Amino acid sequence: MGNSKSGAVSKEILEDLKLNTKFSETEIVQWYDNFKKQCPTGRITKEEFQAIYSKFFPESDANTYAQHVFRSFDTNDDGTLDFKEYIIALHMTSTGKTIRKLEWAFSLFDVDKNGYITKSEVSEICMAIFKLIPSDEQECLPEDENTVEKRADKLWKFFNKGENERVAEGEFIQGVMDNEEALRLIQYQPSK
Ligand SMILES: [Ca+2]
Ligand SMILES: [Ca+2]
Repeated sequence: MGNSKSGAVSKEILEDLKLNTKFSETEIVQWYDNFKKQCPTGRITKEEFQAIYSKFFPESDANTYAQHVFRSFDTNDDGTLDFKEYIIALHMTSTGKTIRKLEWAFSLFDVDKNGYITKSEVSEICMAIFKLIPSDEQECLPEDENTVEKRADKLWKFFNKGENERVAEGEFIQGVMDNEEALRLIQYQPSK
C-alpha cells in the first residue's frame, strides 16, 4: 500500500503543470492539498467555480463571466474542472500578454467553440465583463465604452472586420498584440 496515489498529486500532472505554468512544485502541491480538502471528489462543478470566482468580485456580478471562464477551461467538456484544468485556469486568468494567455482569451470569446469569433460572441463576452465592473466604476467609463454595445463596437474595430465577418485565432491574437487598447478591452482589471 506504499504507493497509494489518492493522497498526492500524480507525478505526471505535476510535471505537466510545472512545464506549462510558472508555479513551483511547492505551490502546486499546496494547492492540490487545498483542492482535495475543498473538493474531495477531485472535480469542481460550474456552481462551485462560480462561488469561488464571486469571492474575487464582491462588488459586482461575476456569475456570467465565471460561466464563460469555466466553459473555456473545461477542455474535455465533461461539465467539471479537474485539478489540472483548475490550475491552468488560475494561471491563465492572472494578468499578462503571453501568446498562451491570448490563446486562452480567444477560447473565452469563442463561445460556441467553432474556431472563430463573431461580433455577437464579442458582445456576449463584453456583457459578462460589464457585469464584473462595479457600478461606481461603470459611471466613470469613457464615453465610447460606457455601454456593452459601445465596448463591443470599439473592440470589434481593432480586428478590421465587417459586422457579419468572423475573426480567426491568429487574427484575434495579432489584433490584441498590436493594440494596447484592445488588450485592455478584452478583460477587466479591478482598479484596487
Ligand atoms: Ca473537465
Ligand atoms: Ca465561435
